[in-house]
Amino acid sequence: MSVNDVASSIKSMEIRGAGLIARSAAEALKQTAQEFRGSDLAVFRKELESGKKVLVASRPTAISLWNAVQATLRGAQEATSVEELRSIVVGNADRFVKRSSQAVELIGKFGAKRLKDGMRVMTHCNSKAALSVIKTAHANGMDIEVYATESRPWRQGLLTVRDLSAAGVPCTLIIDSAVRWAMKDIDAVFVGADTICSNGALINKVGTSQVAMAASDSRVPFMVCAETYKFSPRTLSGEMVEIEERDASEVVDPQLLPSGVKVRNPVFDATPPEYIDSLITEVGVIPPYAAYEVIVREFGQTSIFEGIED
Ligand code: RI2
Repeated sequence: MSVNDVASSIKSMEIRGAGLIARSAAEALKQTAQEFRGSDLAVFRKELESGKKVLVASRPTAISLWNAVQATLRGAQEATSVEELRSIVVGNADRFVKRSSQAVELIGKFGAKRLKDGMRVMTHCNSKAALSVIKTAHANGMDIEVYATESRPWRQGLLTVRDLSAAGVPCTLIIDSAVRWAMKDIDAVFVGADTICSNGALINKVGTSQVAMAASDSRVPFMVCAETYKFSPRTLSGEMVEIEERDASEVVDPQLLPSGVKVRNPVFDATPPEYIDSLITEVGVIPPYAAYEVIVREFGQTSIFEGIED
């Protein structure tokens, strides 16, 4: 798919989930590189840079998108020919996509060790990384049951129960406001991540912080499944994460509302690190307070200056 098609599919949420968004962005830049027919290196660079801008503008919250385009264009400035630049971008994109898929698999393996036979797990929204944990535990022969939240307004919980049911995992769907009611019967919560901040806070689907608070209240471990490209070097330079707000019509048909009534539709919220037991990453299971170290290790100190002018 072209950059414009990927960007519009990300905007409309046909492509969704922070990991898939990242992989699709890398693939789109790869396609731009493969399809470039000119011989002018500066023109080629400009096309890739404008593709990067279009992709990054498609959704504002998940840092995975930013990290994916940065990783795909890494080293592009040093290329001395069109052919060299093409091969750098194609190689980077392939490595990113491969590493991303392997990360989801590793998170599944690490996270499954936190589950025991007979456990009932809650998850929120639809996270490939969180489902990888549950499906790995199930495939290892553990008897795991899942309570999935509906996740209004897009109802990604339906995707979750479809995916888990197809894998043979028994599921129960609950509405978002039933989380606290259900928590008394839950042994562990596993959610995904759109962004992990340098202080260990989690930005994830709206409602995640309420699930975390309910879990904390009931002493239920709250685990976050996050590939390292979901950690934000931009938060290390003091940037705040922009919480996307989408159109009110996703929540309610405006014709049903009395005139003058406003609707807000925030898509994500922030869960403070004190509510998080562990971050399950492909480089290990770590406390949220280790987020700073992961960012420095994965992206380097200099990365905090990248993109500041954007
Ligand atoms: P994976 C999703 O956002 C959810 O918030 C989910 O927890 C997160 O991305 C991570 O998903 P959205 O795109 O990368 O549905 O683990 O708004 O699949």
